[in-house]
Amino acid sequence: MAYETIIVEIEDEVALIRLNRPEALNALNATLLDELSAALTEADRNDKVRCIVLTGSEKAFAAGADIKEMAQKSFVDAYGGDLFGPQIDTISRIRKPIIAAVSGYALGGGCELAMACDFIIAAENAKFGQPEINLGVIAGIGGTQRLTRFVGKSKAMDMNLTGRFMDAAEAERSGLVSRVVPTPKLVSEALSAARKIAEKSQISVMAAKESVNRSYETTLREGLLFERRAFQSMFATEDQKEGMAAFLEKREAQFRDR
Ligand code: CO8
Repeated sequence: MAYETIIVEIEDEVALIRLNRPEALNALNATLLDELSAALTEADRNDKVRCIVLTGSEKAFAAGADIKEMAQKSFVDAYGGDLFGPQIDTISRIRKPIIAAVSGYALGGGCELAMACDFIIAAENAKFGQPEINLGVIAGIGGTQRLTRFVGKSKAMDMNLTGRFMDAAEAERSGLVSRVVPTPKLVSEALSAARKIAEKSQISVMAAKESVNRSYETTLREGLLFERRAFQSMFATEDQKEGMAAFLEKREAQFRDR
């Protein structure tokens, strides 16, 4: 399917989705968010895709929601139309893993979009921020919630109240990103992580993603029970038999997602 604001390529069972509005540093407008939701939903359904990488350009992952598009909106437009709600809900329902590969600016909705993915790999030039406060608004899709869980209250308050940017080294130190790689290697490193994930049993990958995400939604006791039941249910799969047999026979496992 052809899109106007994103580019989708599928290779080696990995879907690479590039945000592509260079004239606006990949600012997230309604078209881009609709197209991104559609592409992610499509990748989630496509049997040839086992992992997804979401990236932008070297200068910007995304510089936030599109300010030109938002500037004249009223309360009724925003609240009545549930501004950004449906698209971000769609993204958080995707069951296949999504890696955000962030180079350059990930600001406002851009930082929040990266945090809505399963983990973030950052280029050395990455800059994260929640500068909405400078526009007379606040973060709207996770900048006060997900960011606080990633980096703790103090840094989340600092970023949301002052609007300052966090560089890649600080983001790694603070637990916002899983690793930092040289800028020119960002996409190849993210694709190689995605291919590693694509080699696993998709059933256990989905269960692992669901289980980690559950830790954000529930108490420790309930989360541990959820994890234990998910772990125990893996013993109903052929992939568990294959994975353990392969280890014992000192060979590569051939998973079949069964
Ligand atoms: N929206 C619209 N256009 C943008 C945006 C944006 N967020 N960011 C940059 N652009 C445009 C600029 O207007 C400019 O266009 P033009 O040449 O036509 O004037 C072009 O991109 C290049 O930008 P700059 O000339 O400003 O580039 P610089 O390298 O000088 O500066 C910065 C880069 C620092 C990233 C700067 O562009 C900037 O501060 N951008 C705005 C960052 C920001 O405030 N982001 C938060 C937006 S609000 C938000 O995200 C709300 C989130 C709520 C939910 C979101 C759901 C998706």
